[in-house]
Amino acid sequence: MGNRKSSALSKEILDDLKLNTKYTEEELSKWYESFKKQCPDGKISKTDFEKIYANFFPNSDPKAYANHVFRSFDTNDDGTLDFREYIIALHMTSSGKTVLKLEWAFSLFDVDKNGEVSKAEVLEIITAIFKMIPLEEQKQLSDDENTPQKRADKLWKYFNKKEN
Ligand SMILES: [Ca+2]
Ligand SMILES: [Ca+2]
Repeated sequence: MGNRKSSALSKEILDDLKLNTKYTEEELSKWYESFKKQCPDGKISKTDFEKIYANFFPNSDPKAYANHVFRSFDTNDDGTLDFREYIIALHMTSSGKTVLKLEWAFSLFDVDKNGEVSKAEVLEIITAIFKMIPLEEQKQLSDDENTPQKRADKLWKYFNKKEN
């Protein structure tokens, strides 16, 4: 029992996650168990994360994008995702709440974390996303968004209209 206790989810993190996500204590405990199984040291490295992503997108090159997603959730900048960061990631990316998705999109685009999104940053992320779209599908995109540059221009115009 002594061993089990030290590997259990701490009450502090549990309370924090219950407060900040839609998940119940039961769900969180279940996730923690499977998280511990996959990552016994309690941390997901960037390489692990890229592997997980590669499994989801077997016919593409998700490395650059995985890198950006990882960065946007590694909130304490220590180069790994701990359980808390992982659950917040899950919560934000799967949330139906637009405000959370926007917050996440923003942290994804703000590559240098200076609180502003520049056009160069938008282009960088779009280029990473394009690497994940199979060529065949890229050909089917409409004329005004079939290259990273065009897509970024379009998104940039949209951002500028919506918000300053
Ligand atoms: Ca971290
Ligand atoms: Ca920035």
